[in-house]
Amino acid sequence: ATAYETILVETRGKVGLITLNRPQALNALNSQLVGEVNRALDGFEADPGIGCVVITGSEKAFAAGADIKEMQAKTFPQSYLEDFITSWDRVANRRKPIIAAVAGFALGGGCELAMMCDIILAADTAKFGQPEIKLGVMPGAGGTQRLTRIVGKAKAMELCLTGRMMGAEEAERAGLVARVVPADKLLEDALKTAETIASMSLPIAMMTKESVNRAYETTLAEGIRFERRVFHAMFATADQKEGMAAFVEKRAPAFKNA
Ligand code: CO8
Repeated sequence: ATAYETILVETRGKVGLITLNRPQALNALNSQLVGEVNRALDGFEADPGIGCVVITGSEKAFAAGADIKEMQAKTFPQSYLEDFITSWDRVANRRKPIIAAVAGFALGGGCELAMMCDIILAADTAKFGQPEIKLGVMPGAGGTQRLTRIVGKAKAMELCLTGRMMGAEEAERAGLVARVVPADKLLEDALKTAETIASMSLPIAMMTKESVNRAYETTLAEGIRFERRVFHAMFATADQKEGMAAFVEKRAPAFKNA
C-alpha cells in the first residue's frame, strides 16, 4: 500500500472515496496533492470492484484553489517546460463516474477540479468562484471553458471577471450543481448516489458517461450518431439481457459487468 500525505483514500463497498486533506491550507491544490489524487484514481480505475468515485474536502473547503504559495515564483519557461496544470486533465479523462461532494469553498482550481468531475453535489454551505483575476491571472485548469459551457457566457464572464463567489442555491439554478443538500448530509448523500451508480452495470455506466460527455465535444448530429452506435452495441452485453429480463420477471437485476 502506498502512503498518501495530502489526501485520504478509502473504499466503501463499490465506491472509492478520496478526501482532500490539507486542512492547514484549505485544501489548496499543490502538485503533490494533484499527483496523489491521480494515483488514487489510477488505483480505482484499475480495480474492477469499484464502480464510482467520490471526491470530497472538508466542511470548510472542498479546495480553495491552486496553491498560491507554490505558484507565486513560477516563470513562464518553467511553467511551459513542466507543462504546469496539464496533469490535471487526467482527472477529467477518467472513464469511471466521479462525483464531487462540495462543502465550503470551491475556488479557482477547486472549482475547476469539481467541474472535471461528472456530477457536483453541493452542501448548502458551498461557495463557488473563479477569483484568479484578483491574483493577476485567470483560470488555468479549464475554468474559462468548462464554466462557460455549463452556466453560459453571462454568468461565466461575470464570475471570471469580478472574482465574486456564488452560493449553492445560485450554483444549482445556474446548472453547475446537480443537487443541494444540508451540509451534515453531504457525504452520506454523495456515497448513496455513488452506490446507486456502482450498482449498475459498470460497462454500461461507463458508456453512458462517455456518451453524455460527447454532448460537450461534438455537434448534435455527431453526438446522436455516437449515442446510437453505443446504444446498439449495448445489445451485445449480457447485462442488457439481464436488466430487461429482471424487469419482465419483476425481480432485481444481477449485473455481471459483462
Ligand atoms: N493557496 C495557498 N494557500 C491558501 C490558499 C491557496 N489557494 N487558500 C488559502 N490558503 C491558506 C491561507 O494562506 C492560510 O494559511 P496561513 O494560515 O498559513 O496564513 C490558510 O489557508 C487559511 O486561509 P485564510 O486564513 O485566508 O482563511 P479565511 O477563512 O480567512 O479565507 C478564503 C478563506 C476566502 C478562501 C481565502 O483563503 C482565499 O481567498 N483563498 C484564496 C482563494 C483563491 O484565490 N483561489 C484561487 C487560487 S489561483 C488558482 O486556483 C489558479 C488555477 C489555475 C489552475 C490550477 C492548477 C494548479
